[in-house]
Amino acid sequence: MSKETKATGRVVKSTGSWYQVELPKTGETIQARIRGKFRLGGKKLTNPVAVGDWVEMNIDTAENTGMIINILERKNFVVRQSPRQKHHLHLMAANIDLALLIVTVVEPKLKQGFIDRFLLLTEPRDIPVLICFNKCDLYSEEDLLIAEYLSSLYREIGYDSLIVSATKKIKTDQLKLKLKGKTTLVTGQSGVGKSTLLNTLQSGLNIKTGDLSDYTGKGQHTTTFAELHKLDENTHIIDTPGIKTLSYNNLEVMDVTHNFREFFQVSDRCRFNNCSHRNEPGCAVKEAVEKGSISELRYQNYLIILDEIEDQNYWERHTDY
Ligand SMILES: Nc1nc2c(ncn2[C@@H]2O[C@H](COP(=O)(O)OP(=O)(O)OP(=O)(O)O)[C@@H](O)[C@H]2O)c(=O)[nH]1
Ligand SMILES: [Mg+2]
Ligand SMILES: [Zn+2]
Repeated sequence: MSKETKATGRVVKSTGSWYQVELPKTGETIQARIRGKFRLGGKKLTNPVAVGDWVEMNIDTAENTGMIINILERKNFVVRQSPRQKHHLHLMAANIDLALLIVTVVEPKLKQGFIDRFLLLTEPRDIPVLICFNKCDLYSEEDLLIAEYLSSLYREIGYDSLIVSATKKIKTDQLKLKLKGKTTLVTGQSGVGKSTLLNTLQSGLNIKTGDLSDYTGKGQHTTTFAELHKLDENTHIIDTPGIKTLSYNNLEVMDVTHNFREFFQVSDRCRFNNCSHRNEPGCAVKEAVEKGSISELRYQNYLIILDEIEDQNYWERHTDY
């Protein structure tokens, strides 16, 4: 007969149906599962439990496996449309202090709007974001100007930013300092150097990284599951698989309007209080764009996202699945 005990631990890796849960006292990891279907805001979740979650389990002491019976209340979480099932949501991580968005101007080229699209995932929950331009050792003079331009643009609206090189260890000490004492979600397009950067920050992590040639082809992912790594007693980082595209199945127009933070700051001066900042008269956001105090680039990306959401929501309401 097998015996059961109860324990609480933190999810450090999720591989589909199994979760690796670390027990805080011993550091031992238990393989655990969860039963049932889970939803968030009316949408099905592909993964009910996220890396970073604290969970209660019943542990079968003979098998040394766990059954998750409760997910403790989350401080916050980052959720996106599932990359595989467009009507589902996917939890990227839970209980984080910082989101580290890694981008690069070259190899792979930065997709227009990618940074703004990502910020819509963190902004509703007030999660601080550090935007890191990696691979600066490869930048031409013009690439560097682009990185510097974008870096100061985001800094002006309140997002921290750094230009670094993981392989040449440029500004990586500064980056390490910014992560100290925090749990950080590390994310970005595939091949930008997330895992390489983490290996640079901590020798001995030995996270698998990709060959550059992998990314010129079909862009396969080297990191396939989110995993929490410990840098020191109080510092943790969650490495995640690369993002190919970011679409939204859980946003309304007003969610976008409210979460472009510098737009929101001036929007109380718009004539209409539900102004979408497109064609409405007396719009303070459009005025700020014309004056140059709001970035034209951010505004163009905003318009693209709004159109896309309106289109998608229209078809969802007018199609039977
Ligand atoms: N020149 C240069 N190459 C880098 C730098 N950082 C990473 N790379 C290279 O970029 C490639 C991809 O690095 P990874 O760390 O596997 O990228 P990733 O973001 O973890 O990719 P996924 O796990 O697929 O999401 C590897 O060949 C790295 O050596 C850098 O600062 N400079
Ligand atoms: Mg990786
Ligand atoms: Zn307006």
